Amino acid sequence: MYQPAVEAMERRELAQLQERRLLETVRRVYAHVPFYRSKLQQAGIDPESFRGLAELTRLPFTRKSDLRDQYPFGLFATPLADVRRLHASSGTKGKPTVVGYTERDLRLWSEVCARALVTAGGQPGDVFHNAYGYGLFTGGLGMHAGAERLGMVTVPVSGGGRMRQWTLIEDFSPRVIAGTPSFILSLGEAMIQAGKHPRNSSVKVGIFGAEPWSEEMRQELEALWGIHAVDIYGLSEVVGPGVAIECWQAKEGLHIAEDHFLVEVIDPHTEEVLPEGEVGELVFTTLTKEALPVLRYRTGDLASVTSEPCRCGRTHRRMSRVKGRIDDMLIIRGVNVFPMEIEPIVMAQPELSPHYQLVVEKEGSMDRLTVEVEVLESSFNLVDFSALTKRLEGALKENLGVSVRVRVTMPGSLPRSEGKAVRILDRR
Ligand code: DLL
Repeated sequence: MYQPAVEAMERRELAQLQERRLLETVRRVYAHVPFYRSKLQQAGIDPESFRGLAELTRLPFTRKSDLRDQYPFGLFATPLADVRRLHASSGTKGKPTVVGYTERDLRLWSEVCARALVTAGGQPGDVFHNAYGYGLFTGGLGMHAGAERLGMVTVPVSGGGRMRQWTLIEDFSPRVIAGTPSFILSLGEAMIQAGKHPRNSSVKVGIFGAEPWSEEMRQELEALWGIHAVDIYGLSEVVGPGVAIECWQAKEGLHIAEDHFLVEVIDPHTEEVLPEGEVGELVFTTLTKEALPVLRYRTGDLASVTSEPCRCGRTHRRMSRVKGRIDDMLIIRGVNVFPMEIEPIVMAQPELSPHYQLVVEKEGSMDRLTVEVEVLESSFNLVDFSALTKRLEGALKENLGVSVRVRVTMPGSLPRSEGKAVRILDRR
């Protein structure tokens, strides 16, 4: 462990730490963020008498729209001059959301990322190939700072440019690689096309996240690269990467850095807190951030949380893989479908590649979904396309409870990811 004293802290002691930090955070936002002061006043909360964890659910929620409405710096709790770094989301749906970090925030962020790298199986001295995008996206610079802090030999390669990536992998022999699962998949494919198998590379550990991916995709990536692949989760509004990560020992759920981030799982409709183990919307309250503390931030991500002990010895609770985002849910003929449910069904067909995309169109007043998926190069000449299409349509109908169309396409015909994969083409 990178910080055994916190990572394996006794739960009662951890709760006391969280309590202290929560009270501090509430006082801080009340004093410095007019948005929170008025929300807290509306909820009848006086920071001086607020009792902490026992009253957590009295605190107001924060939504992505609040960050947008307060664009760019309205939710900052420090003067702008104390902010050392800004990051922002791509802003594909309207204004971007902007997040800020003080010097202390940058330290806490590098701490949780260093911790994440060790949890994944990284060690000081390892060469670390960082293929998360550098720039306003938090993935590249976040993991970079964590790796340097841990003492890794950090290669800031960023996303894209597959040929340059595999040349650097051959030349620098990284033991650890990080990137989005879709990009690392396509990088492995590009290596094979160039006559170099990723399994023969030096890479032993893969740290994949920033987009949803399935257990089937993990198996695919582990076999392709001959690695341990672990899931890393995070979001800019909370800090970036490093909020939670799987340990290489168990690879069964992601340990949340609970000394910095308080987690709840709520029913997104009733907003009630759900019992442990039930899937709902993840909600985070930051406990140590200075520039942009958030109270009960609604992530839109669906997952469950467990406090079952883990074989790695860490006591921090684990979240499940993200099952989907609330706003990615499709309603196909009245049936709710999450894009992530489709990946394992596609990947169960041995003749199909893991390269797929979902096309949503209007058909009268209904939505129609088509799954486009590439046949494997090796099956291309052998397979009966219409039988394969029917087989996948049947499997999708059986698993999703609704008919969707399938279009099996030629190898290499679908776009490859450079960072976060665009899985849904919305033609409505
Ligand atoms: O994606 C931070 C990050 C960078 C995480 C590198 C992991 C590795 P945002 O761009 O703000 O931040 O996007 C956050 O991405 O709310 C989820 O919907 C999704 N996401 C992140 N990690 C995972 C994951 C970064 N492991 C949004 N599984 C989140 C599924 C994920 N979805």
